[in-house]
Amino acid sequence: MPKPDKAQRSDKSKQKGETPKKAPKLPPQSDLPTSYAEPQGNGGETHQTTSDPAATMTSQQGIPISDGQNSLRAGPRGPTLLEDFQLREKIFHFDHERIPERVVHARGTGAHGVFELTDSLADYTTADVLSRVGQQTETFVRFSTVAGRAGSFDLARDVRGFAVKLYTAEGNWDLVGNNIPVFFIQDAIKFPDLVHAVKEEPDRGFPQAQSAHDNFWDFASLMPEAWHMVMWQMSDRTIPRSYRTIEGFGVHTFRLINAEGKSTFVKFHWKPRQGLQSVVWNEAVKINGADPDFHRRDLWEAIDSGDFPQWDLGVQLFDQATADGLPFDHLDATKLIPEEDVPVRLIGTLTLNRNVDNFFAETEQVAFCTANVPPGIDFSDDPLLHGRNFSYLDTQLKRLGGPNFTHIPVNAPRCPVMHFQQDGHMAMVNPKGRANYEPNSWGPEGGPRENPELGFKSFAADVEGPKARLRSETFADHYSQARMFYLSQHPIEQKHLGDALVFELSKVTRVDIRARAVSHLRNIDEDLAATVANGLGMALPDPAKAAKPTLDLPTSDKLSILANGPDSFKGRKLGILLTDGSDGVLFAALTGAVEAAGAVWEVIAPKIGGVVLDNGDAVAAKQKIDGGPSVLYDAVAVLPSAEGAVLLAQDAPAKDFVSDAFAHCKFIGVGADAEPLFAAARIPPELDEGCVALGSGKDAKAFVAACAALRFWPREVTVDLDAM
Ligand code: HDE
Repeated sequence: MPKPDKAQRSDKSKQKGETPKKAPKLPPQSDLPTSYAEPQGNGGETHQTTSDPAATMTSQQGIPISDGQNSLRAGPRGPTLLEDFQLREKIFHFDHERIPERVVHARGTGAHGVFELTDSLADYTTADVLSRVGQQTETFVRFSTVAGRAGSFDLARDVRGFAVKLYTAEGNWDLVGNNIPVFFIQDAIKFPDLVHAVKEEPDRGFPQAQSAHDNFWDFASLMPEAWHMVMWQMSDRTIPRSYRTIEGFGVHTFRLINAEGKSTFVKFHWKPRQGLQSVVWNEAVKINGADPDFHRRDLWEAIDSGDFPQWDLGVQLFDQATADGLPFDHLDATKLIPEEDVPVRLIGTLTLNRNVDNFFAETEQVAFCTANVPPGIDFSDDPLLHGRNFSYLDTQLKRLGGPNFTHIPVNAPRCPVMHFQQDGHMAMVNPKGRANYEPNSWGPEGGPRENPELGFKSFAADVEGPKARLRSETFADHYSQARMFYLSQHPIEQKHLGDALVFELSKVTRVDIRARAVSHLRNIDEDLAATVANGLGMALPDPAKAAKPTLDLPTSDKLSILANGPDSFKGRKLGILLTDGSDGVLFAALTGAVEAAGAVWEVIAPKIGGVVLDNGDAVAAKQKIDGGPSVLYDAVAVLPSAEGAVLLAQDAPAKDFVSDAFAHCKFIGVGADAEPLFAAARIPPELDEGCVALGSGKDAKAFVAACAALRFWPREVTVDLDAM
């Protein structure tokens, strides 16, 4: 019998009394962008995205799926059939989910934001993004650690990447910076050696995400130029409290070019409005266990809750005469220019105000390149910068699989893009028409042409000199700024720096490498060298041979974290330890005071189900005690009931909660009945000023006000053997 046609079939179903089959509700065909100027969202919106649970799931080819739970078999227990295109497509796609991780800065997190110019640099540059006050420029930022793999932990002692993409009206400007203003090396040709040395050792594949091993210190101790950055790396800068509390630096000297073609040198700074803040090393180690995602969670939660982090963009502007007067070379990336010598002028504000929709599409696929600068910004002759300008484009080809990565929405400029480059893998946005070359004679349909007025022009610097593999004599002072940095630190910061050197070098197995490292410290600061040698239990080695004697440069407050902290508890987190029967009135007063300060709080309790307070109020817990150790909080309040305190005194995580908060010099709010727990945690009965008694609502306010100082540092000498 011939098959009934479509109309007959539907008639038949009607005859049987069946409801006619609805056409499957498929997600709409994606409207691919017709020009780069109108990208579709930020990468999360593909044809697979729908929030409609009634929509029918399809294959990649759009074929509706009837059963996503079972593969196609011959019989219920028989072999799986090769014919099952649905299974093959799904497994094949899964097998290809990973792309190569970044060779450095693999672990990171990103967010969208906006940059608003508040002070015009039109006298110095033609760049539109730096000229029009009030102009808002869409921005994407990715923060990262450097050495660890994508799955490593956030609180590694490591430099943080601070990469900013500004989608300007004249093309993308990528300011690919770090949270440290100088770098380990002066010449790009040493970068692979540096990265090999710091990453896991090649035979054993460890240690992961840390410099505390022989290879790093072997390399560093053979590279005198590294020692300024080594000082920064060993300081608390590399264990920040949050991505929100780090500075960003463009590191290199760039140029601004104005309408007359005049060049001004510039160094870029991002200054966090949240103030600088770091954790302590013992805390960092524990945070990595308690919450390996501490920094990415922190940034996500702050943005999600509307507490948008902000940074001011600062510029140090200077001319050739100023550069010539500096006691070092402004083209040397191992040197900074003290703000006292060339002040930082704040010209705009970056606000991160939107989390990504899809981590892979945006944070993983975002591709930065130092060579991406709009007209009006140009490069200096810093040899490290020149190497970077090559490296970033090259690495994206490998990582993102082809030359069309600018078609990925997060990388696509928001301004018109017009050129005659074509084809390649995954060409998503393709020109129409016949002309794919220029010049051509196709008239108005012949496509874009160059524009000598508006187009990018390199500064016409004079270049001369013999072709040679040379390092300029002006790059030869390796220790003066290392000393300046060390002496600019607060005594507590100097102590942390010394502790970090002792910790790292204690992980180095070769005694000669330890000694060679300490020999550099002798050129930086004799006291530091002696402290570290003592901490390592070794005799003081001879000083390393220095190419130039160490100068005594003026110190700078700007280099200290503690001198640039916040002035309130805003944006910080209080952990409140409660048990059944805790003081309800006090709890309400405390949470009110925290919120009034613009901070957040979390309840930690013996059970995740929460507690019932003495006034009958039920309070949900955010964390069970062993899941919410005090290292996750900026300050803690310990408010058990009398009965609760006795029980907690027998609980190891509860004791750690208190003793860690104390050891990490945190402010601690002490409830009236907490004494048995404090005694069990071996806190000296004479409480110091960082432990604030909480009896009333008034105390709660005073406690939150005290927390603005973030840490009670005088305590450190009582809790750290090394400090005594
Ligand atoms: Fe990078 N760097 N780098 N770097 N770098 C990369 O690019 C490189 C340097 C920085 O979140 C890579 O896309 C060379 C200094 C950040 O996606 C790679 C040299 C500074 C990020 C690369 C340097 C940085 C990178 C790896 C010496 C601070 C992460 C993946 C000549 C100013 C960007 C990628 C992101 C990433 C090369 C030195 C910052 C391989 C050759 C100095 C923040 O291209």
